[in-house]
Amino acid sequence: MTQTTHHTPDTTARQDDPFPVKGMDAVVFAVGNAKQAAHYYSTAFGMRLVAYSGPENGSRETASYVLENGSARFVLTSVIKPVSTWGHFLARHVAEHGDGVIDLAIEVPDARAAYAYAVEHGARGVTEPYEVKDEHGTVVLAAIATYGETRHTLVDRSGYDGPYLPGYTAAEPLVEPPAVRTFQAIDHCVGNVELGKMNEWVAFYNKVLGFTNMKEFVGDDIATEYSALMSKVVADGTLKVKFPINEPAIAKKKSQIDEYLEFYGGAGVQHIALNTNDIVQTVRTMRAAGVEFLDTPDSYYDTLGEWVGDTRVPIDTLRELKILADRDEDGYLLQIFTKPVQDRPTVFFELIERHGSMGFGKGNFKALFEAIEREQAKRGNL
Ligand code: TYF
Ligand code: FE
Repeated sequence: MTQTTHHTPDTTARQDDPFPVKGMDAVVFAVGNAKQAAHYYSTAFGMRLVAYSGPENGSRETASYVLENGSARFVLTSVIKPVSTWGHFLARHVAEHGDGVIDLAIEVPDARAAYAYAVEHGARGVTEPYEVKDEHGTVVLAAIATYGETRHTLVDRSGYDGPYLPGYTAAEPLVEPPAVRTFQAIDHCVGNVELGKMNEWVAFYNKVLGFTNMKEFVGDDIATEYSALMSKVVADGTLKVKFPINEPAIAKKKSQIDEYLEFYGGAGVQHIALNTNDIVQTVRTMRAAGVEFLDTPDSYYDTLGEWVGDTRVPIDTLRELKILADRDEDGYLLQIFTKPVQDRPTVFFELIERHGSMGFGKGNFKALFEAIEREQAKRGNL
Protein backbone atom coordinates (compact mmCIF):
# COMPACT_ATOMS: atom_id res chain seq x y z
CA MET A 1 0.00 0.00 0.00
CA THR A 2 1.07 3.59 -0.32
CA GLN A 3 1.61 5.70 2.72
CA THR A 4 2.86 9.14 3.42
CA THR A 5 4.13 10.77 6.51
CA HIS A 6 5.34 14.16 7.68
CA HIS A 7 8.82 14.79 6.40
CA THR A 8 10.60 17.66 8.07
CA PRO A 9 13.68 18.26 5.96
CA ASP A 10 16.60 19.03 8.23
CA THR A 11 18.88 20.80 5.80
CA THR A 12 21.61 21.44 8.34
CA ALA A 13 24.45 18.92 8.32
CA ARG A 14 24.10 16.55 11.27
CA GLN A 15 27.07 15.93 13.52
CA ASP A 16 26.20 12.24 13.75
CA ASP A 17 25.48 11.71 10.05
CA PRO A 18 27.53 8.62 9.13
CA PHE A 19 27.69 9.70 5.50
CA PRO A 20 27.33 13.47 5.14
CA VAL A 21 26.46 14.65 1.63
CA LYS A 22 26.23 18.13 0.16
CA GLY A 23 23.87 17.14 -2.67
CA MET A 24 23.87 15.69 -6.17
CA ASP A 25 27.07 16.66 -7.96
CA ALA A 26 26.15 15.56 -11.49
CA VAL A 27 24.26 13.03 -13.55
CA VAL A 28 26.74 11.61 -16.06
CA PHE A 29 25.38 10.13 -19.30
CA ALA A 30 27.29 7.95 -21.75
CA VAL A 31 25.81 8.72 -25.15
CA GLY A 32 26.47 7.90 -28.81
CA ASN A 33 26.84 11.52 -29.85
CA ALA A 34 27.54 13.95 -27.01
CA LYS A 35 27.81 16.89 -29.41
CA GLN A 36 24.20 16.45 -30.51
CA ALA A 37 22.97 15.51 -27.02
CA ALA A 38 24.45 18.79 -25.71
CA HIS A 39 22.40 20.57 -28.36
CA TYR A 40 19.20 18.76 -27.26
CA TYR A 41 19.65 19.54 -23.57
CA SER A 42 20.40 23.16 -24.51
CA THR A 43 17.58 23.78 -26.96
CA ALA A 44 14.90 21.39 -25.64
CA PHE A 45 15.64 21.42 -21.88
CA GLY A 46 16.95 25.00 -21.66
CA MET A 47 20.26 24.05 -20.03
CA ARG A 48 23.49 25.98 -20.58
CA LEU A 49 26.80 24.55 -21.65
CA VAL A 50 29.40 25.60 -19.08
CA ALA A 51 32.41 23.34 -19.63
CA TYR A 52 33.96 21.05 -22.21
CA SER A 53 36.67 18.44 -22.44
CA GLY A 54 37.77 16.96 -25.77
CA PRO A 55 40.54 16.76 -28.34
CA GLU A 56 40.90 20.55 -28.44
CA ASN A 57 42.00 20.66 -24.80
CA GLY A 58 43.97 17.47 -24.48
CA SER A 59 41.33 14.71 -24.21
CA ARG A 60 41.96 12.69 -27.35
CA GLU A 61 39.76 9.73 -26.45
CA THR A 62 36.51 11.22 -25.15
CA ALA A 63 34.39 14.35 -25.54
CA SER A 64 32.40 15.60 -22.54
CA TYR A 65 29.92 18.45 -22.39
CA VAL A 66 28.85 19.87 -19.02
CA LEU A 67 25.43 21.51 -18.92
CA GLU A 68 23.85 23.27 -15.97
CA ASN A 69 20.53 24.72 -14.91
CA GLY A 70 20.75 26.16 -11.42
CA SER A 71 22.37 23.43 -9.31
CA ALA A 72 21.36 20.67 -11.76
CA ARG A 73 24.38 19.46 -13.68
CA PHE A 74 24.44 16.93 -16.54
CA VAL A 75 27.64 15.62 -18.10
CA LEU A 76 27.33 14.08 -21.57
CA THR A 77 30.23 11.86 -22.60
CA SER A 78 31.02 10.10 -25.87
CA VAL A 79 34.03 8.08 -26.90
CA ILE A 80 35.80 9.40 -29.99
CA LYS A 81 38.15 6.47 -30.52
CA PRO A 82 38.51 3.84 -27.80
CA VAL A 83 42.08 3.34 -26.65
CA SER A 84 42.09 2.85 -22.87
CA THR A 85 39.97 0.67 -20.62
CA TRP A 86 37.73 3.71 -20.02
CA GLY A 87 37.21 4.33 -23.75
CA HIS A 88 36.33 0.69 -24.33
CA PHE A 89 33.99 0.74 -21.34
CA LEU A 90 32.13 3.75 -22.77
CA ALA A 91 31.88 2.18 -26.24
CA ARG A 92 30.53 -1.08 -24.85
CA HIS A 93 28.17 0.74 -22.45
CA VAL A 94 26.54 2.62 -25.31
CA ALA A 95 26.40 -0.54 -27.46
CA GLU A 96 24.73 -2.56 -24.70
CA HIS A 97 22.52 0.01 -23.00
CA GLY A 98 22.05 2.78 -25.54
CA ASP A 99 22.29 6.32 -24.20
CA GLY A 100 22.11 6.05 -20.43
CA VAL A 101 23.35 7.15 -17.03
CA ILE A 102 26.72 5.79 -15.97
CA ASP A 103 27.15 7.85 -12.83
CA LEU A 104 24.99 9.50 -10.19
CA ALA A 105 27.79 11.59 -8.73
CA ILE A 106 27.33 12.83 -5.16
CA GLU A 107 29.08 15.86 -3.70
CA VAL A 108 30.53 15.11 -0.27
CA PRO A 109 32.62 17.15 2.17
CA ASP A 110 35.30 14.42 2.31
CA ALA A 111 35.58 11.91 -0.54
CA ARG A 112 38.26 9.81 1.20
CA ALA A 113 36.16 9.42 4.35
CA ALA A 114 33.01 8.75 2.32
CA TYR A 115 34.74 6.09 0.23
CA ALA A 116 36.29 4.44 3.31
CA TYR A 117 32.90 4.35 5.08
CA ALA A 118 31.11 2.93 2.05
CA VAL A 119 33.69 0.21 1.38
CA GLU A 120 33.85 -0.73 5.07
CA HIS A 121 30.08 -1.17 4.98
CA GLY A 122 30.05 -3.44 1.96
CA ALA A 123 30.30 -1.26 -1.15
CA ARG A 124 32.35 -2.48 -4.10
CA GLY A 125 35.01 0.13 -4.78
CA VAL A 126 35.36 1.11 -8.44
CA THR A 127 38.00 3.82 -8.09
CA GLU A 128 40.13 4.46 -5.01
CA PRO A 129 40.30 8.09 -3.88
CA TYR A 130 42.55 10.24 -6.08
CA GLU A 131 43.24 13.92 -6.64
CA VAL A 132 43.00 15.91 -9.84
CA LYS A 133 44.33 19.47 -9.98
CA ASP A 134 44.83 22.38 -12.29
CA GLU A 135 45.15 26.15 -11.93
CA HIS A 136 41.62 26.29 -10.41
CA GLY A 137 42.50 23.97 -7.54
CA THR A 138 42.14 20.36 -6.45
CA VAL A 139 39.22 17.93 -6.53
CA VAL A 140 39.22 14.60 -4.69
CA LEU A 141 37.30 11.80 -6.43
CA ALA A 142 36.46 8.18 -5.62
CA ALA A 143 33.78 5.84 -6.96
CA ILE A 144 31.67 2.95 -5.73
CA ALA A 145 29.44 0.59 -7.70
CA THR A 146 25.66 0.53 -7.41
CA TYR A 147 22.91 -1.31 -9.39
CA GLY A 148 23.70 -2.56 -12.89
CA GLU A 149 26.74 -0.82 -14.32
CA THR A 150 25.88 2.43 -12.56
CA ARG A 151 28.30 4.02 -10.13
CA HIS A 152 28.38 6.78 -7.54
CA THR A 153 31.38 9.01 -7.87
CA LEU A 154 32.03 10.81 -4.58
CA VAL A 155 33.23 14.34 -5.28
CA ASP A 156 34.94 16.75 -2.89
CA ARG A 157 35.23 19.99 -4.83
CA SER A 158 35.75 22.28 -1.81
CA GLY A 159 39.33 23.02 -2.95
CA TYR A 160 38.37 23.95 -6.52
CA ASP A 161 36.72 26.93 -8.20
CA GLY A 162 36.86 26.07 -11.91
CA PRO A 163 34.07 25.29 -14.39
CA TYR A 164 33.62 21.56 -13.56
CA LEU A 165 36.71 19.43 -12.96
CA PRO A 166 40.41 19.86 -13.66
CA GLY A 167 40.94 19.07 -17.35
CA TYR A 168 37.76 20.87 -18.42
CA THR A 169 37.74 24.34 -19.90
CA ALA A 170 34.92 26.84 -19.55
CA ALA A 171 32.46 26.99 -22.45
CA GLU A 172 29.76 29.40 -23.57
CA PRO A 173 26.07 28.40 -23.87
CA LEU A 174 25.31 26.90 -27.30
CA VAL A 175 22.16 28.99 -27.69
CA GLU A 176 20.52 31.85 -25.83
CA PRO A 177 18.99 30.16 -22.73
CA PRO A 178 15.21 30.59 -22.25
CA ALA A 179 14.07 33.82 -20.62
CA VAL A 180 12.58 31.88 -17.69
CA ARG A 181 14.71 29.12 -16.13
CA THR A 182 13.17 25.74 -16.93
CA PHE A 183 14.33 23.98 -13.73
CA GLN A 184 16.92 24.58 -11.05
CA ALA A 185 17.85 21.39 -9.19
CA ILE A 186 17.79 17.61 -9.24
CA ASP A 187 14.94 16.39 -7.04
CA HIS A 188 15.46 12.62 -7.22
CA CYS A 189 17.09 9.92 -9.35
CA VAL A 190 15.25 6.63 -9.83
CA GLY A 191 16.77 3.20 -10.43
CA ASN A 192 15.13 0.13 -11.95
CA VAL A 193 16.45 -3.18 -10.61
CA GLU A 194 15.67 -6.80 -11.38
CA LEU A 195 12.70 -8.74 -9.95
CA GLY A 196 13.24 -9.45 -6.27
CA LYS A 197 16.22 -7.11 -5.91
CA MET A 198 14.54 -3.93 -4.63
CA ASN A 199 14.96 -4.76 -0.95
CA GLU A 200 18.61 -5.73 -1.46
CA TRP A 201 19.35 -2.34 -3.01
CA VAL A 202 17.38 -0.52 -0.32
CA ALA A 203 19.49 -2.39 2.27
CA PHE A 204 22.62 -1.43 0.32
CA TYR A 205 21.80 2.29 0.63
CA ASN A 206 20.84 1.84 4.29
CA LYS A 207 24.10 0.10 5.16
CA VAL A 208 26.64 1.54 2.74
CA LEU A 209 25.56 5.20 2.60
CA GLY A 210 23.60 5.38 5.86
CA PHE A 211 20.49 6.46 3.90
CA THR A 212 17.07 6.02 5.49
CA ASN A 213 13.79 4.98 3.94
CA MET A 214 11.17 7.58 3.15
CA LYS A 215 7.64 6.52 3.99
CA GLU A 216 6.16 6.70 0.51
CA PHE A 217 6.32 3.39 -1.31
CA VAL A 218 4.42 1.22 -3.76
CA GLY A 219 3.78 -2.19 -2.28
CA ASP A 220 2.29 -5.51 -3.19
CA ASP A 221 -1.41 -4.71 -3.32
CA ILE A 222 -1.06 -1.67 -5.58
CA ALA A 223 1.44 -3.57 -7.70
CA THR A 224 -1.00 -6.32 -8.53
CA GLU A 225 -3.95 -3.94 -8.85
CA TYR A 226 -2.51 -1.68 -11.53
CA SER A 227 1.12 -0.64 -11.30
CA ALA A 228 3.07 -3.88 -11.99
CA LEU A 229 5.94 -2.44 -9.99
CA MET A 230 7.12 -2.07 -6.43
CA SER A 231 9.03 0.95 -5.24
CA LYS A 232 10.81 2.24 -2.14
CA VAL A 233 12.67 5.50 -1.59
CA VAL A 234 15.98 5.97 0.23
CA ALA A 235 17.42 9.39 1.07
CA ASP A 236 20.27 10.95 2.97
CA GLY A 237 19.50 12.43 6.40
CA THR A 238 18.90 15.91 4.98
CA LEU A 239 16.73 14.71 2.02
CA LYS A 240 19.02 16.43 -0.47
CA VAL A 241 19.75 13.15 -2.26
CA LYS A 242 16.68 10.95 -2.88
CA PHE A 243 16.86 7.64 -4.71
CA PRO A 244 13.64 5.69 -5.37
CA ILE A 245 14.27 2.06 -6.37
CA ASN A 246 11.74 0.17 -8.53
CA GLU A 247 11.45 -3.51 -9.31
CA PRO A 248 8.95 -5.24 -11.61
CA ALA A 249 5.96 -7.02 -10.09
CA ILE A 250 4.14 -9.99 -11.55
CA ALA A 251 0.76 -8.63 -12.62
CA LYS A 252 -1.80 -9.04 -15.36
CA LYS A 253 0.27 -6.96 -17.74
CA LYS A 254 3.94 -6.86 -18.62
CA SER A 255 5.60 -4.49 -16.19
CA GLN A 256 6.97 -1.18 -17.48
CA ILE A 257 10.04 -2.07 -15.40
CA ASP A 258 10.49 -5.31 -17.37
CA GLU A 259 10.27 -3.32 -20.58
CA TYR A 260 13.05 -1.06 -19.29
CA LEU A 261 15.23 -3.97 -18.12
CA GLU A 262 14.82 -5.72 -21.48
CA PHE A 263 15.73 -2.69 -23.59
CA TYR A 264 18.39 -1.25 -21.28
CA GLY A 265 19.97 -4.65 -20.87
CA GLY A 266 19.78 -4.79 -17.09
CA ALA A 267 19.38 -2.51 -14.10
CA GLY A 268 19.97 1.20 -14.49
CA VAL A 269 18.66 4.72 -14.02
CA GLN A 270 15.02 5.06 -15.09
CA HIS A 271 14.21 8.73 -14.55
CA ILE A 272 15.67 11.95 -13.25
CA ALA A 273 13.24 14.37 -11.59
CA LEU A 274 13.99 18.08 -11.92
CA ASN A 275 12.68 20.82 -9.62
CA THR A 276 10.93 23.74 -11.25
CA ASN A 277 9.39 26.86 -9.66
CA ASP A 278 6.98 27.36 -12.53
CA ILE A 279 5.94 24.08 -14.09
CA VAL A 280 3.42 25.80 -16.38
CA GLN A 281 6.03 28.03 -18.01
CA THR A 282 8.54 25.16 -18.13
CA VAL A 283 6.14 22.75 -19.81
CA ARG A 284 5.08 25.41 -22.31
CA THR A 285 8.72 26.18 -23.12
CA MET A 286 9.77 22.53 -23.41
CA ARG A 287 6.69 21.50 -25.43
CA ALA A 288 7.35 24.39 -27.83
CA ALA A 289 10.92 23.09 -28.18
CA GLY A 290 9.66 19.64 -29.15
CA VAL A 291 9.86 17.70 -25.86
CA GLU A 292 7.14 15.02 -25.69
CA PHE A 293 5.24 14.50 -22.43
CA LEU A 294 2.95 11.68 -21.35
CA ASP A 295 -0.71 12.26 -22.02
CA THR A 296 -3.30 12.35 -19.23
CA PRO A 297 -6.99 11.68 -19.98
CA ASP A 298 -9.55 14.44 -19.45
CA SER A 299 -11.33 12.24 -16.89
CA TYR A 300 -8.39 12.76 -14.52
CA TYR A 301 -9.11 16.50 -14.45
CA ASP A 302 -12.87 16.02 -14.11
CA THR A 303 -12.38 14.76 -10.53
CA LEU A 304 -9.00 16.32 -9.64
CA GLY A 305 -10.39 19.42 -7.91
CA GLU A 306 -12.53 17.32 -5.55
CA TRP A 307 -9.57 15.67 -3.87
CA VAL A 308 -6.55 17.86 -4.52
CA GLY A 309 -8.18 21.17 -3.54
CA ASP A 310 -6.75 24.53 -4.59
CA THR A 311 -3.31 24.74 -6.17
CA ARG A 312 -1.36 27.68 -7.53
CA VAL A 313 -2.40 26.61 -11.05
CA PRO A 314 -6.06 26.51 -12.19
CA ILE A 315 -7.32 23.01 -13.07
CA ASP A 316 -7.98 24.14 -16.65
CA THR A 317 -4.29 24.99 -17.12
CA LEU A 318 -3.25 21.65 -15.62
CA ARG A 319 -5.67 19.98 -18.03
CA GLU A 320 -4.39 21.92 -21.03
CA LEU A 321 -0.77 20.95 -20.31
CA LYS A 322 -1.45 17.43 -18.88
CA ILE A 323 0.22 18.31 -15.57
CA LEU A 324 -0.56 16.01 -12.62
CA ALA A 325 -1.23 17.21 -9.06
CA ASP A 326 -1.12 15.43 -5.70
CA ARG A 327 -1.63 16.46 -2.10
CA ASP A 328 -0.62 14.96 1.24
CA GLU A 329 -0.62 16.19 4.83
CA ASP A 330 2.45 18.36 4.20
CA GLY A 331 1.22 20.17 1.09
CA TYR A 332 0.92 19.54 -2.63
CA LEU A 333 3.04 18.95 -5.69
CA LEU A 334 2.65 19.35 -9.44
CA GLN A 335 4.46 16.93 -11.74
CA ILE A 336 4.70 15.74 -15.34
CA PHE A 337 6.72 13.05 -17.11
CA THR A 338 8.41 13.12 -20.50
CA LYS A 339 8.29 10.17 -22.84
CA PRO A 340 11.62 8.32 -23.11
CA VAL A 341 14.20 10.70 -24.60
CA GLN A 342 15.91 8.13 -26.81
CA ASP A 343 14.64 5.44 -29.20
CA ARG A 344 14.98 2.74 -26.56
CA PRO A 345 12.08 2.89 -24.06
CA THR A 346 14.47 3.54 -21.18
CA VAL A 347 15.47 6.88 -19.62
CA PHE A 348 12.92 9.69 -19.15
CA PHE A 349 12.55 12.85 -17.08
CA GLU A 350 10.09 14.27 -14.57
CA LEU A 351 9.42 17.91 -13.78
CA ILE A 352 8.21 18.55 -10.25
CA GLU A 353 7.03 21.71 -8.51
CA ARG A 354 6.78 21.13 -4.76
CA HIS A 355 4.64 23.13 -2.37
CA GLY A 356 5.30 21.46 0.97
CA SER A 357 4.78 17.86 -0.07
CA MET A 358 7.92 15.73 0.06
CA GLY A 359 6.11 12.80 -1.59
CA PHE A 360 6.46 11.42 -5.10
CA GLY A 361 2.88 11.71 -6.35
CA LYS A 362 1.29 8.55 -4.97
CA GLY A 363 -2.16 9.92 -5.78
CA ASN A 364 -1.12 9.90 -9.44
CA PHE A 365 0.37 6.43 -9.61
CA LYS A 366 -2.74 4.93 -11.23
CA ALA A 367 -3.13 7.68 -13.87
CA LEU A 368 0.61 7.76 -14.48
CA PHE A 369 1.09 4.03 -14.83
CA GLU A 370 -1.89 3.82 -17.19
CA ALA A 371 -0.31 6.56 -19.32
CA ILE A 372 3.01 4.68 -19.37
CA GLU A 373 1.16 1.49 -20.35
CA ARG A 374 -0.55 3.25 -23.27
CA GLU A 375 2.92 4.13 -24.57
CA GLN A 376 4.13 0.59 -23.91
CA ALA A 377 1.19 -0.75 -25.96
CA LYS A 378 2.05 1.60 -28.86
CA ARG A 379 5.53 0.09 -28.87
CA GLY A 380 4.12 -3.44 -28.86
CA ASN A 381 5.60 -4.19 -25.44
CA LEU A 382 2.49 -4.72 -23.31
O1 TYF B 1 9.82 8.76 -8.57
C1 TYF B 1 8.71 8.34 -8.31
O2 TYF B 1 8.52 7.49 -7.44
C2 TYF B 1 7.52 8.91 -9.05
C3 TYF B 1 6.56 7.87 -9.50
O3 TYF B 1 8.00 3.93 -13.15
C4 TYF B 1 7.05 6.88 -10.47
O4 TYF B 1 7.98 9.69 -10.09
C5 TYF B 1 7.38 5.62 -10.05
C6 TYF B 1 7.69 4.64 -10.94
C7 TYF B 1 7.70 4.90 -12.30
C8 TYF B 1 7.42 6.17 -12.75
C9 TYF B 1 7.10 7.15 -11.83
FE1 FE C 1 9.83 10.44 -9.78
